[in-house]
Amino acid sequence: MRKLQNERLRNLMHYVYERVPFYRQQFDRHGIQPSQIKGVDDLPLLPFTHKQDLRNNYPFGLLAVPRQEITRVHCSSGTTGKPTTVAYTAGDIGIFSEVVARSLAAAGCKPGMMLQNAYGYGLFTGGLGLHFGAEKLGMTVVPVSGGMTERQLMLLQDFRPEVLCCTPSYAQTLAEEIKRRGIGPQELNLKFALLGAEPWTETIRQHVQEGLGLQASNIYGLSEIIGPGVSQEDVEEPGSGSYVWEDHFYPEIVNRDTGELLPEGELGVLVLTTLTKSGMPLLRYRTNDITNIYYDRSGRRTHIKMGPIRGRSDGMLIIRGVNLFHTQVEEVLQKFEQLTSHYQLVVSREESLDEVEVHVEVNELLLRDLCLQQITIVEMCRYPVLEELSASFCKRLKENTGLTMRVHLKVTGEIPRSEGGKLNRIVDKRQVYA
Ligand code: DLL
Repeated sequence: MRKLQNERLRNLMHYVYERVPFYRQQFDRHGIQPSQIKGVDDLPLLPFTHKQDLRNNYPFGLLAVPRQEITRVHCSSGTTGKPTTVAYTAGDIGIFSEVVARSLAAAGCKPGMMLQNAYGYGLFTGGLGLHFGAEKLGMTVVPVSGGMTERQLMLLQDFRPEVLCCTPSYAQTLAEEIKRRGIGPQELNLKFALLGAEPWTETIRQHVQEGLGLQASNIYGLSEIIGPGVSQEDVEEPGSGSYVWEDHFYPEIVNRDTGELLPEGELGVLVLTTLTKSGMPLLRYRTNDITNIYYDRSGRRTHIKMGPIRGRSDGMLIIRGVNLFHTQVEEVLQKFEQLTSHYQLVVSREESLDEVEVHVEVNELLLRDLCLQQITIVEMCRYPVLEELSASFCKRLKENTGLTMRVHLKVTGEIPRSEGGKLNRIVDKRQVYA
């Protein structure tokens, strides 16, 4: 494995230096020759690639091939304004299908099984990623896409698929819904589920496994690297980590503050290098996901494992599968002069649905005009100005983030500050991280 990784990395160094101006500049600025990188042990010589670098080069600035050689593009959500584009050559799509097919096999799937794919189809990588991987493995795909619970349940009952793919929170929704309708899990034919795209815990696993009568395993990935299929849990080893397909994606764990490489097993920020992609290869991409990597000597496979995601180093939230940064809310906020920059996002999970409340303090001048000391929902109705303000803020939030959030207007100083007077931007009550 190490020999293969080193060989692939050496080729990649010359490939990106010759083809991607961004990387050539990076190498030159750090005084590095591509030939200096002889193997993965030399990777720490290279600087990280950040999400901001993808934004700066939006949409196609990081391509290593002419745009005409790109077969497909996807986008990653969760960026302010413009999304982040990722691009695949036909070869990259082949790799994508290969790693997803491997993931499906590790999750218990076999050729001929039927898979109901409830990940969203479109710019999101989940739907099409799982779709092509399942076809590659020789499965029967039901491309139902996300949502539409009524239809999902009908197909689960009529088509009797063995495999379900969706986010863990949506799997919980389906489990709750079949229970509510008095359908027993034994009436379905489900055996396996691949859950991912957002963090989840052992409690959620138990809930889904019991509710739907299947074995659930974790699938991890991110658009920038390929999509789903960067790592996958083996169905026989639940809770012991996910195998990283390290012949394609080389993982490192670094200290979140210093960027220093950390030894096997220690928690830090996951950094990934694509060893084989040709359309938009990335070197040392900082995922901002906090986890650890380790070899499991008693595992069924030999690839390195990664633990569950323990958090994000950039505070990114995943709400109903949509990535959200608090700065996106801040950006919308800046367009409203009646609102201040004192805001807080409160995230909770009701049943299995994520809810976001935006608490924001209203400009004092506006309140003085209204002679208001305190705002309550009831009072707001008496002041059409506040009602309108709240509604138009809510609408702009939806337009910019794709998410419906509940807006709570507050008076000055009403949002609690910590001892140092600091306002905690995010209060996440969901406990989704292990
Ligand atoms: O969520 C790709 C994907 C689709 C993975 C379907 C699994 C299944 P993005 O939208 O770019 O891509 O979001 C990537 O989601 O950096 C993590 O923070 C989070 N994430 C993805 N999978 C997991 C997981 C897809 N299994 C970001 N556990 C990543 C925890 C996950 N977090």
